[in-house]
Amino acid sequence: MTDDQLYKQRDGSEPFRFDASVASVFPDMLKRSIPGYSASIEAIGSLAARFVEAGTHCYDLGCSLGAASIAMRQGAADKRANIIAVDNSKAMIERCEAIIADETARDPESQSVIEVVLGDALQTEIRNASMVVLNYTLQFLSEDQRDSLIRRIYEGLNPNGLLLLSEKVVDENPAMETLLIDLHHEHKRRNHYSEMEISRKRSALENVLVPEKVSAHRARLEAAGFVDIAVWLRYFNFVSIIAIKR
Ligand code: GEK
Repeated sequence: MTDDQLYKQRDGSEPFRFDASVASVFPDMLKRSIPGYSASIEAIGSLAARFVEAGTHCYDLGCSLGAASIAMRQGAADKRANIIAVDNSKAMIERCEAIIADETARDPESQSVIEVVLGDALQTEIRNASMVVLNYTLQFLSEDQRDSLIRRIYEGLNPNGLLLLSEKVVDENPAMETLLIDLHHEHKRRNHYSEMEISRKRSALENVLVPEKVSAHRARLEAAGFVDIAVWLRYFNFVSIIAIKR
């Protein structure tokens, strides 16, 4: 795994983009930056084993290098599911295709297949779905786009289908928000990011990654039609929510 040293060189004045340099260090970046990331990937496998139905579609929207798709396929290996991994970054998708090809060669018995697509999640047709994953993707869309994507996911899910939504959030209480951000930065320092790298990355993500409150996510999911909604993971200001269509 290549170490993420991007903000040792970049000064953070350019908005963050999912380009070739980011794609080349991405596994290390996520592991060191998102508390709970590996727990979310593990749970995606367990949830796939429970919720993916034979002959249905699963979607991994904003798949990056395909970690969630691989976990879904492992969980749903005997379900003959069609997993559609979508990302609009060419650099991510090129690497993702190579990673998935390697994984597929290592797991020839799996009856579920992964199709890797370079495309916009907002333009992806969602149908006959038993599971949809938005693992830290919705936060990069505008508010209107978030509303319409969640509505379309609800419509494309089959009854008892599952949406897993992981996001960086803002706490309802400003004092707690300050503390949680501080704890997150401490976590990054423990993972060997310097104060300068943390602050540069923060500037680059301003207006690119726009976090919302958990209550806003719940309200959007409810407005789309979801009734059964739960936060199953929270680690500082990173949460993962599951919602089931009835
Ligand atoms: C994981 N889910 O490892 N359409 C498609 N992809 C998009 C769009 C869009 N409109 N906007 C952003 N992306 C992954 C991690 S990373 C999270 C997801 C992060 C893509 C973008 O190119 C990037 O690959 C991904 O969403 C977000 O489980 O970097 O914090």
